[in-house]
Amino acid sequence: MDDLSSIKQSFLHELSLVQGIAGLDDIRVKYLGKKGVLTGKLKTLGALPPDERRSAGIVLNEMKVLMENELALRKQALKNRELEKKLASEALDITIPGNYTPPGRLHPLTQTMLDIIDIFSAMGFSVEEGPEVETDYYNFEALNIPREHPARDMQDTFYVSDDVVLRTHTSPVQIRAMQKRKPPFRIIAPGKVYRCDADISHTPMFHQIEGLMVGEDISFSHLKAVLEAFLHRFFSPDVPVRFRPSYFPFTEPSAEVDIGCIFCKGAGCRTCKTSGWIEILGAGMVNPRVFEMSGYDPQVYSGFAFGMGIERIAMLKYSIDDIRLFYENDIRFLRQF
Ligand code: 2NL
Repeated sequence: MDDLSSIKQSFLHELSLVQGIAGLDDIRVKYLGKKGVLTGKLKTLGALPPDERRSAGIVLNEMKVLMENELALRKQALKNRELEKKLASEALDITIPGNYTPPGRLHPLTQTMLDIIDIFSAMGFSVEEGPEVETDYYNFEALNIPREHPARDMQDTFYVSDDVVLRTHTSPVQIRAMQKRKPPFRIIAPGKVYRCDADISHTPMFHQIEGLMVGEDISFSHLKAVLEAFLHRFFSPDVPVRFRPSYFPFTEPSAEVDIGCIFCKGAGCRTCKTSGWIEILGAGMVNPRVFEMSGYDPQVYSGFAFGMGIERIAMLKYSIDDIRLFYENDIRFLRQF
């Protein structure tokens, strides 16, 4: 029993050095396992005389209990330490401010387009869409645009082949709609259009909205009422509106529609070129020849149509002086709207 104290010393020493729960098991096996140090001592008890056996048994059993308790204590301590480490490494500081992600926004042209669509929708117009690559028939022929018209020239129109073009207006969408629908109807056709042109006020691709209302007795009064209501909603209820006679091959009679200059209130400025008026859209009563080509009897049906460029209207509304700003995607420009 002399070496019992040194066994206890080395047991406690090893226990103090162990750093993980796995190491504890090695110590348990070394001292308390089948071939363990203490187990070996307990096996020698049988060889002792009965009076010594009893007291030695008590001492060895106390030692066994002590070792078991120490192992359990150390195990709990190591477990706590591991848990603490895990908690510290996984700590979330929920008081740190989040990373700011600025909200996206609509492009000013998209906003303008949606504002215009909203106003016509409220007046019962529905939105029609169609192909951007069109046949010569739908883009020109069906609109009564003559063969020798300069708009049909290669200088002005992007030709995909002899009789296929990039649409130069959204009118072909409305021709297709006339073929699909039965009057009465009112539609608008917003979308991208293409013309062979590029300078401070022209880009090869731009946006348009056209409108068409067809019924049995649609008159120029309807045209005036609808367009005046639109302009008053879009710009301001008190903006002056005037209709000037004009000419388009697809309407007869035709008109150009101006509003009083929103910058100088009619006094004359750079934007309105001193006239006090700004041209906003073109319109007219659908030419009977256009109706005939799409199979509508012009003796039965009448209608009005109009068209406007979105870029021009967005430039007026947001005071933008260069059309190219819309397409540069400079974030400093886009964030202003
Ligand atoms: C303008 C003028 C206009 C039309 C477009 C049209 C469409 C059909 C039949 C008749 Cl299907 N007309 N569209 C009519 C008058 C004017 O646009 O200045 N656009 C930017």
